[in-house]
Amino acid sequence: MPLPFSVQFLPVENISALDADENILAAIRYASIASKENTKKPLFSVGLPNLALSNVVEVWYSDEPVQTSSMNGLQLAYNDDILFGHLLLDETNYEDIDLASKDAYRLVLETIHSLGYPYILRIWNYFSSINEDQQGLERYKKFCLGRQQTLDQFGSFAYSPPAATAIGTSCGGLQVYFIAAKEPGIQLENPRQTSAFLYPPQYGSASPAFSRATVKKWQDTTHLYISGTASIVGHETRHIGQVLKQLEETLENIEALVQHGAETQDLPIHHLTDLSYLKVYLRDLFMLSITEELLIRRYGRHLPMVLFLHGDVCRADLLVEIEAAYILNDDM
Ligand code: 3EB
Repeated sequence: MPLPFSVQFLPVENISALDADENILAAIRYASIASKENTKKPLFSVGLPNLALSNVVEVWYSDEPVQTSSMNGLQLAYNDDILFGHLLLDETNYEDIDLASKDAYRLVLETIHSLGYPYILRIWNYFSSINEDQQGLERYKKFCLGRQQTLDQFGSFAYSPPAATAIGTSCGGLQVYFIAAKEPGIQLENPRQTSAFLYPPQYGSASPAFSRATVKKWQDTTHLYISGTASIVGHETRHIGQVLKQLEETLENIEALVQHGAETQDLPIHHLTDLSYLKVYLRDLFMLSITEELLIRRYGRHLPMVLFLHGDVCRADLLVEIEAAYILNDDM
């Protein structure tokens, strides 16, 4: 059966060599510094150290040969179903993170509209010092302001925001990458959590524009893209200072979201253990071993593929965040 794309985690030495493979949409390495290859195709490093599998590269495959392009400073690859885009903005060109984020989203939205893939299904946002103040306001909140300003201008995704991740790095650059499609996905919210776009103003005057997950029904398969999920119930952080309790609450949130998707959207999966992979973002290095232990104790051999990445969660009181996806591979 033809798949729109699939994702695999493979040991790869030199990602620039993947440029020649027509069936590769994108490849992502996790490293201490954000960078991109000198290619049209999105081949790049996210500025988050990979704590357990430093050699592993996330490779996005297309059944059909892809086309590549560069436009507005983005690296782009696309097939009939999806467009994969990557932008790495030099923040030193901007006075403030809100201006950088406003510009990044303008470049992204202009590009996807002009190429005919106007619906973002899933987007990732990475930038430095996410919990630090800049001119009197936390950089994460400023990032949200800039993002919202562009969204208001384009009038898009006010009612159907994509699934998203926003994590702090320790290197420079505002890095945004995404998948976009010709037809929208279905927004999924979590019954245990206030929708992020309805958060009260104490978390920032512009509420974060993302959905808890996107369900995408392709011709022959259904995908689920789960946003960065943390120890938040309602809109409040739970278990401040306790990483394992936060981890358990986060896992409950993901279980509830998958269950809700199974009930309301007829997903082919019912549990966290049915997901294709998890990415666990940890604020501090010492959390790696206790997090791994808890996951193995709880799920044993049913634990999906897990990547552990070192990054700052966008609320200063959150220690861990997990994103996930259900994307069936060809050979599964
Ligand atoms: C939360 O649930 C945690 O601003 O794009 C998670 C995923 C979070 C995406 C974003 C923020 C974003 O509110 C924070």
